[in-house]
Amino acid sequence: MEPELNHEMTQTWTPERIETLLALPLPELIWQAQQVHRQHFDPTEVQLSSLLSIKTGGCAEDCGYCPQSAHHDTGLAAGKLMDVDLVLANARAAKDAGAGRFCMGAAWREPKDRDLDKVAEIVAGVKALGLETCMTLGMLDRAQAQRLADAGLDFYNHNLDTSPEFYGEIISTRTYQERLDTLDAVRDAGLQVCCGGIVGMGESRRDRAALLAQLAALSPQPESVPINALVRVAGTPLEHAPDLDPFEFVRVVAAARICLPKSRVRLSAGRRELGDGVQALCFLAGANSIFYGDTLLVTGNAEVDADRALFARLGLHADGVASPEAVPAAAAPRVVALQPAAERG
Ligand code: SAM
Ligand code: DTB
Ligand code: SF4
Repeated sequence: MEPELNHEMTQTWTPERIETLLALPLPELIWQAQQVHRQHFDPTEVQLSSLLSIKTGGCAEDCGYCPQSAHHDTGLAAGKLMDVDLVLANARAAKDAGAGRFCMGAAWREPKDRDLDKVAEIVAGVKALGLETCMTLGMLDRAQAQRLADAGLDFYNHNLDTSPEFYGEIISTRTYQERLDTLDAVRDAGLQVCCGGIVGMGESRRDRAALLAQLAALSPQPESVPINALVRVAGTPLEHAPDLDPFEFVRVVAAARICLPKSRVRLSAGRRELGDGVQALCFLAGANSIFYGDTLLVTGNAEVDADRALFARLGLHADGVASPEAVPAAAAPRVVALQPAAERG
C-alpha cells in the first residue's frame, strides 16, 4: 500500500510532528522525502559549495564542538584575517574544481566594523570570478548585515546548531535568541539565509526534531540548510561524544527535506566519515548540496576525487553542469600559505 503524503505547507511543523516523521520505518520516511524532493528539484542534481577559513582560531565563544574556540586546547594556532589575494586564489581553485558557491568562515563572535571593509573587498573579488558568495562571521547587527548586503554578498550562514532546550549544554557565551536575532537581521537586509545544525552531540531525537521545527518556522525558510555530523576534535568538550548511528543522520536529512521542501539540504561536516553508502542514502533522502573540497574550515573533508567518483557512480551531476562527464576533468589544488609566526595571535 502506498503511504499517504500529507505535508501541506499550511500545517505547522511542531517538534512532535517531526519526531513522528523521524520514527517512521526508514523506507517510508525516504519515500515521503523523495516525493517532496521531486516536487521541487531534479533529484540527480547537487549544488557544490567550497569552504575557506578566512580567519582561523582564537574565537571568544565556547561552542563545545568547535576546534576554533579559544576556550579549548586543540593545538590550533590563531591567525589574522586572510589577505584578499590569497582568498581569491583559493576561490579560483574552487571554481576550477567545479564549485558554484564559495563560503568563507571567520572564527569571530562578531566582526568588528573595520573588518568589514576587507570582507567587502573579498566579496566583490569572489563575485567577479562568477561564484556565489557566502560568509559566516558570527553575530551581526542590522547595520552590519546591511553593509554585507550592499557589498553584494549572496548568502549568510548562521546555524542554530541544536534545539533551544539542548543549546545551553553546548554553548554558554551566547543565547539561542541572539542567533535568531542575527538571522532576522540577515533576512531583513535582503540576504539569502543558510542555517542548519549539528547531529551527534549527544542530543536526543526530540532535540533533533526541535531543531528542525525551529528551521522550518523561519519565515521565509532558509534557502540552504547545512546538516553537519559532529566532527569530534581532540581537546574539545565533545571529543568523546557518543557514536552517531549513521541511519539516524539519514533520518534527519529526510525529515529536513520534508519540512523544508524548497531548501537546499546540504551534507556538511562529517560527510567523509559517513562513507559512500550512507551518503548515497542521504542523496536518496533528499540531500542536494555538499561542501566540496579537501578541507572544511580546519578539519578534513571528503576528497574532491572521491566525490567526483561517487557522483559518476551514482549518476549525479553538479548544479549547472549537464552530466558527470562535463565536470572539469582535473581538480585544482587548494592554495595554501603558512602565516609567519609573528603574524599569529
Ligand atoms: N563563528 C561563526 C559562527 O559560529 O557562526 C562561523 C563559523 S562556525 C565554525 C560555523 C559552523 O560550523 C557552526 O555553527 C557549526 O554548526 C559548524 N561546526 C563547527 N565545528 C564543528 C564540528 N566540529 N563538527 C560539526 N560542525 C561544526
Ligand atoms: C556549516 O554548517 N558547516 C561548515 C560551514 N557551515 C561554515 C563548517 C564545518 C566546520 C567543521 C569543523 C572545522 O573544520 O572547523
Ligand atoms: Fe567556533 Fe563559530 Fe563558536 Fe567561534 S562562534 S567557537 S568559530 S562555532
